[in-house]
Amino acid sequence: MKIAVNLDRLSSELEDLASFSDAPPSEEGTAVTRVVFTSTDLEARTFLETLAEKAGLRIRRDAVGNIFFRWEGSDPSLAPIGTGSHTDAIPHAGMYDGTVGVLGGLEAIRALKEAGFQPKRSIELLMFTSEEPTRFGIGCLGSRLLSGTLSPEKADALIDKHERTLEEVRTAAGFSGGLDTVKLPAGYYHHWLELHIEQGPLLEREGLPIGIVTAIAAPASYKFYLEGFGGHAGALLMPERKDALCAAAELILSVERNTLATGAIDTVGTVGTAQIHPGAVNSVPSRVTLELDLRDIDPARRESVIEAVRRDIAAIQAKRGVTVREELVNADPPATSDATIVAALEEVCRDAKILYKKMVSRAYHDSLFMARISPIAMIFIPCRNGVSHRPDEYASPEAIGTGVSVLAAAMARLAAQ
Ligand code: HGY
Ligand code: MN
Ligand code: MN
Ligand code: MN
Repeated sequence: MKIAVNLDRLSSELEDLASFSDAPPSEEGTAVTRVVFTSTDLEARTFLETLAEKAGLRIRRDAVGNIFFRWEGSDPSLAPIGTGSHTDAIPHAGMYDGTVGVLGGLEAIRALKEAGFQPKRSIELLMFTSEEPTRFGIGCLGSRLLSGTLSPEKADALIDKHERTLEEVRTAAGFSGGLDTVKLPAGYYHHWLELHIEQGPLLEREGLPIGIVTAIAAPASYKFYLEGFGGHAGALLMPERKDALCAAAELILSVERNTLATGAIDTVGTVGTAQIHPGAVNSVPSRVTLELDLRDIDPARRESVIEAVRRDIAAIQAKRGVTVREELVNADPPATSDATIVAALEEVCRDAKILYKKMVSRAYHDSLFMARISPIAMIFIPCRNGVSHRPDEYASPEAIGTGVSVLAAAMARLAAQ
């Protein structure tokens, strides 16, 4: 079967999708900000549904806004093959993170249809709600609920920076119904694949067009609330102060020091946000909130880092007279790809003489949670300089086309079984 990916169609759809954005223009490239349940997110969803309807797919939306696009197979009673990713984007991000897996998945389905392929198993494209942690502070909200990894009650109580709950926001966006209806049964998908840009430099550096992901690193995130004693920057003398921002600075350096101390390249720690109260140049900070993102392919090693940071926090509290409260947001295990899907991807690459390498994903993806309810694997394509979550994020049409053709061929094999 000759699968012809329509690169012009796909490239122009990626451009169109990128236009649904709240980001100001950037000289660095096509900046995209598309936060879950904002009007730009809702417009992007409508755009996607219009394309899927044109492709003859059946559409279902669940109570948290995950959208399912189904191509019925000749035996609808069989568990389907699933593919998909996300279209939400963190502030000032790029236009390829997630979208390549959603529009690329749609293009793979269209290419198979246009090649006259008829799947035995249905093939279902999934657009996940809120893969990014931007609005509600936790990543993969949609896939956590699909996999039963996050309780509906806890999810609905999540609040955004305007103190609005997920329940209020999703209902206002038109997604009502109980979140307890979202969870999918184990084995819902016979096999699950996600196409995604690598978000790292390895494939480009080695001149390889395809990465077959064998494992996804284990992400954890924490919030730290530091409370000191602040006041007038002129009148409050140094010995009287309990400067929460100085304490936070020591905590941040403790994260860096303890992450590096494992000596493992797979251990990464980032304090990505700091909210300072009252945040005035002439006022000694009395409160600071930090968010920590800590990952490793080895969860025990990741735990050893947070334990070491906790020891440093105890010393910072004693030395500075501040209090530090820790809140665990998530601490997830890694996921391992399924050998059958990996083998199918290797066969597809070998048959098409496409060079590939097996590799670990350091970014997390919705597939990390889909692995709880179905066998998974991911396909990576190179992105320029390995850059992501920035306006200069870029994947060439050729790279995207190769990823889509591998996805299409693998799904055809798996859907025929
Ligand atoms: O942060 C991540 O790994 C994902 O891109 N949200
Ligand atoms: Mn991302
Ligand atoms: Mn992503
Ligand atoms: Mn991701």
